[in-house]
Amino acid sequence: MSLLRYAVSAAAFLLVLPAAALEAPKGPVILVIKGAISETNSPDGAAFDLDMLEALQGRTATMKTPWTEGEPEFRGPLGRALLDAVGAKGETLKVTALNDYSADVPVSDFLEHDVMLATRMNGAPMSVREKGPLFIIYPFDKEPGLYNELYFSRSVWQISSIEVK
Ligand SMILES: Nc1nc2c(c(=O)[nH]1)N[C@H]1C(S)=C(S)[C@@H](COP(=O)(O)O)O[C@H]1N2
Ligand SMILES: [Mo]
Repeated sequence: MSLLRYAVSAAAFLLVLPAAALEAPKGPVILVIKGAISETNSPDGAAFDLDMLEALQGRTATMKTPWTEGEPEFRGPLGRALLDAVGAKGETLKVTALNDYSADVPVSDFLEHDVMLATRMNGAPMSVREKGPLFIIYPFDKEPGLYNELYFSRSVWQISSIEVK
């Protein structure tokens, strides 16, 4: 590598570094987190593709939900791991879906319960028709006390963005 090219890439590296503690997504972006976060990788905030989400600490669990047949297996990153990855500093998550439904989810839910953002049902990514690509799944399997309308209303499917407030 020539000295000039070296200098240019070193300068580019320094320019990019402060905003790029999170790697850039390589595949289609399925989630953008914005608002009170310290880690970003795009002008919109923190953008995630499927691989980035699935690289976070996750959970796999089989359970009944009001929206699915039988007891499917859900898998996805823990909400808590996602908050860590973006350096979230806030109390409320405004979770918005592709259909413009949105719900305010207390950050404390993600800290106190093993809430996941499911990326897969029965091993396969979920299509939009199947309430994908991302679906908030509370741990109904191990905390049956959460199986009620309050937590159902926070079980946003077809999630597209989350604002930390
Ligand atoms: N994307 C999306 N998620 C959503 C909703 C919605 O309209 N869109 N409704 C919420 C509410 S208020 C509840 S009670 C449950 C409703 O599920 P149901 O429509 O199957 O009864 O899903 C929640 N998640
Ligand atoms: Mo609801």
